[in-house]
Amino acid sequence: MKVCFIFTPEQMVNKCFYTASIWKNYSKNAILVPPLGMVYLAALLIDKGYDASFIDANIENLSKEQIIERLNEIKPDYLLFNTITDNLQDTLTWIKEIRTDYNKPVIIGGPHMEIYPKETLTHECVDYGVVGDGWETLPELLDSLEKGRDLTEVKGLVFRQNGSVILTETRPKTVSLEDVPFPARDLLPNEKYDTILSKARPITIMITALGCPFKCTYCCTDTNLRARSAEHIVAEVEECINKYGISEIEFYDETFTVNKKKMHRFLDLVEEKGLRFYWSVRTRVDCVDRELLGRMAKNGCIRINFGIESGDEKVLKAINRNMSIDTIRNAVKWSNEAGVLTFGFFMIGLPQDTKESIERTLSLMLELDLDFMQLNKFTMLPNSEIYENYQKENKTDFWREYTLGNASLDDFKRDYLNVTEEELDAYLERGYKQFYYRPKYIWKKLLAIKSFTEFKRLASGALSLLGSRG
Ligand code: B12
Ligand code: SF4
Repeated sequence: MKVCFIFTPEQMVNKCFYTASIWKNYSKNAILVPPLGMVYLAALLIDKGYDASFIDANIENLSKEQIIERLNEIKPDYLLFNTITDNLQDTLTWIKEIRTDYNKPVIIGGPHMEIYPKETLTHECVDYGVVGDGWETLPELLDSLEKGRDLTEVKGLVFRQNGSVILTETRPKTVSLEDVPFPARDLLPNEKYDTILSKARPITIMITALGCPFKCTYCCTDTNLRARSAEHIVAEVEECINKYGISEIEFYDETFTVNKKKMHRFLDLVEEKGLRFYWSVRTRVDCVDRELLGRMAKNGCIRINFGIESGDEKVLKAINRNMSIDTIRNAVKWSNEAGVLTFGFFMIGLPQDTKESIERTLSLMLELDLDFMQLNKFTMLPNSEIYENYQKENKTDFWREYTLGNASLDDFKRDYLNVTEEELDAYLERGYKQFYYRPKYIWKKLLAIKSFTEFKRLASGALSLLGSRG
């Protein structure tokens, strides 16, 4: 049996998060990274003897015709897609288009399937949905399809039978990333991946844990942390460097430094093995200290992405991010001292936000000596505490209606807020301009440039991040 994973193009950024002008400029080419979940599953299937191929139509900017051409060459029996809530409608459009010329059964998986499995299967273009983890469900599904077995026996599956949608028993999440093969990067055009902030190519991304132990009320990430050991992570780093010639790795876990003891073990191993690669991480300001940051910088860490979110302590507390503004200031200061670039993520338009708290967020953003920032309009995602409370109070479920095809992203409303959408847009545009056009900031960046290539990169990166010039 042949299967082909397809990552569909042009769906990297959700319009709800930005103003139209920022979205227009920001969307393309800012972050071109592989869809790791599917690359992992491809490795697993190959390990189990399946003939699995991969088309990353996003990085290759493939048209529908080009995708069809590839499929006609590969001739897969099943087409496999990934879906994230924001991109569902885009993904469904692609699936329908592809199936008009290459009509094979479709299996879909990804975070969205866990939230609205039955609703997604109301779309006839999807045949099977893997709900939650794919590690056990996908091979079992393929096996059952091959042998004509009863699909109701496969846990974590949604499918249609005799006109009705069947959701089978929930599959417990017991598989760890240590139980499965490393992602099948050999199926990818590794040299093409890039982000506007990468320092050396080829780049890749890596995940060292599933889930996050914190419980921020706006977040939909699984709270059960399934972490890999430092040894296991370093083994994948070595494979990336030695087998794929990777020069830079973006660790995509939400809180890479959550376990400081493990971080020091990871750094010990990087030192012992003399591994030389650039890397960047995402984490919380309360999960770093001066010593750790110093060691990270010494061992190749070039950038740290902090979820700062708000500059108002009351708002931070309300969203269950119990960290003081001083903790934020210290984390950025220590990173700067260590020589690690800092990237801050901020949100405006949280339910607890007022004009005053938004002003505090924008002032903090300018006060901190950050190298880069991203400012989003807060968008409630399903499966988060904030969204569940909103749903209960308002008796509406926007994302369900969106999944059913009864609403589009343009219908998304922030009607819980005492700040209008136009005002939010104005704050957002102002925030980007104030941050990136500061003379002190521009001067600092220009002074740090060491080559023309770096200048070109910075210029295109700045244009991409700024977006809203007009
Ligand atoms: C890496 C990453 C990215 C990468 C790659 C995205 C991708 N499609 O793989 C990039 C930077 C492109 C990205 C972008 C975005 N992301 Co993102 N991203 C992540 C992150 C940090 C890790 C994903 C990952 O690799 N996990 C590890 C693998 C093993 O898990 P997995 O992907 O869930 O896959 C498992 C199952 O879902 C399932 N599965 C997945 N795909 C498939 C496909 C098939 C056929 C089958 C059978 C099964 C299956 O099996 C896998 C193994 O169990 C997650 C957070 C997280 N920790 O999961 C957010 C996350 C997935 N992203 C999210 C969002 C919102 C976005 C953006 C919309 C953000 C934005 N502002 O634009 C865009 C959308 C882009 C897109 N087209 O997908 C949300 C999705 C929420 C939701 N309800 O769907 C998450 C959960 C973060 C969060 N908590 O909010 N993202
Ligand atoms: S926002 Fe970040 S720290 Fe908070 S629960 Fe989600 S992943 Fe964890």
